[in-house]
Formats: sequence, structure tokens, C-alpha cells
Amino acid sequence: MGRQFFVGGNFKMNGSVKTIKDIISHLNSAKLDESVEVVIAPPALYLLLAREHLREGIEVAAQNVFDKPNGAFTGEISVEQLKDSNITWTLLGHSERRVILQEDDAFVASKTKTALDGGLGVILCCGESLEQREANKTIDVVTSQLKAVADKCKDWSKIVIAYEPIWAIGTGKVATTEQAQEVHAAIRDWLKKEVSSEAAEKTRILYGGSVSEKNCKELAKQPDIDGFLVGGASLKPAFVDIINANQ
Ligand code: G2H
Repeated sequence: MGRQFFVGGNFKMNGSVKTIKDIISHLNSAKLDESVEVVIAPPALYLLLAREHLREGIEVAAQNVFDKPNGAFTGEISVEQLKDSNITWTLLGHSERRVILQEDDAFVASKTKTALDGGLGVILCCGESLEQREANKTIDVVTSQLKAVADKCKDWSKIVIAYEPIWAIGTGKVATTEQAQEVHAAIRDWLKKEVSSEAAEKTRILYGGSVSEKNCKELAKQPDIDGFLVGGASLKPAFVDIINANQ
């Protein structure tokens, strides 16, 4: 069976009670391709609001989770708390957290293990900077980010990988279909060698970085692109067109 197309909406630190309710009501009434798995990731403050208003069949993701059980960790949210609130996914390793908040590969891997052990799905982000791409280090960077996770997690059935070249994030500068497909294929090869043939065959690899209703259709045609992680455009009505990219 083919891999189910997956579209995630990463709201980042955007939105208010009103705008998030508006986005949700638009999603609830839209005609969405039923074969697509859709997950939205609002800021932590609005997770419960989103879960309460969103229709069944669309899941909610946190943008982050901590790698410790409930306790004295000011400002953090646990896997147990997400599950208690019916939040079934989390993003991890987004470049904005890696770069701005200095999260390293080991911390991302530790959080991924805690999330998976607790039963959450993980949208695991990876991607290179412009400098790394120009130095021909893209595949090395991406695979070493993934290897840190593979060293700790053997079961990849609840991991969705999001390849997001940093130079394409929020810049309007999308990777070409060839550039994206090349890295996605390399990630799949790496999964085959370092995790298992089954993981290579079944793991969804999303593209993220300035995805829009204009570029999504071409990207979606690539054999190793199994969906998108969408930032800016997930806040707009055009998110529905991206979900329906295969139609
Ligand atoms: C990449 C992406 C979503 P945008 O960060 O994770 O954001 O689509 O705004 O580039």
C-alpha cells in the first residue's frame, strides 16, 4: 500500500483566539481530500481550543514537548499532559528551535524518544542552512540529525520526517522540485541502510519551506514527497488548496 499523504500546518507563534477559531471553522467546513492525513500545530496556549473546535478526523499537534515526566520544569509541557488533552502529535527539531533556542541533535532525539514512548506521533524536522548547502553538506547534515534519533529510537512507525531547508523557510524561496526530491530520496536511502527497509518504504517524508497553493502541486508529484509541513500558508484559506494538492 502507498504512503498516505500528510499535510501539517505549523502556526508557529501566530494567531489569537479569534483567528484560530476562524481558521478552524474554515477547515471544518472545507471539502478536504479524504485520503490526506491533516494535523495542525497551533501555539501551546491554543491547543485545547483547537481540539475543542476542530472536527474529528483532523488531529492537533504541539510544536514542542519536554523529555521529562510531570514535575518541576517551569515553562514546559509533558507528553502526559498532551495526551490528557487529546493532542496526539508533536513537532520536534524545527530549525527555529534548533537555531534560536539552541536545541542540539541529542536533545531533539531525547524528546523524540520520550514522545514516542508515551504514544505520540512525531513530526521530526531536519534541514540544512544555506552555508551548508553551498558547501555540499546537505545530505551529511540531514542524515546526522536523523541518526541522533535512530540511535535512540528503533521503531519509526510513528515518525513523520519533515525536510525543511532553512534557506527556504518563510523566505518565499522554495526548493526546486529537483532539489527537494533529491534530498527526500537520499533520506529514504538512509532509512533503508540505517533503520530498515520497512521504515524506508513506510515513513512519510514531508517537504517544508515556503509551500504555497502555487507550488504544492508540482512538489506533490515527486515520488518521495509524501506531503508538506506548511507554515505561513497554513494560516490562510489557501491551506485547503495545499491539503488538496493531489486533486
Ligand atoms: C517551515 C515552514 C513550516 P513556511 O518552517 O514549518 O514554514 O511555510 O512559512 O516556510
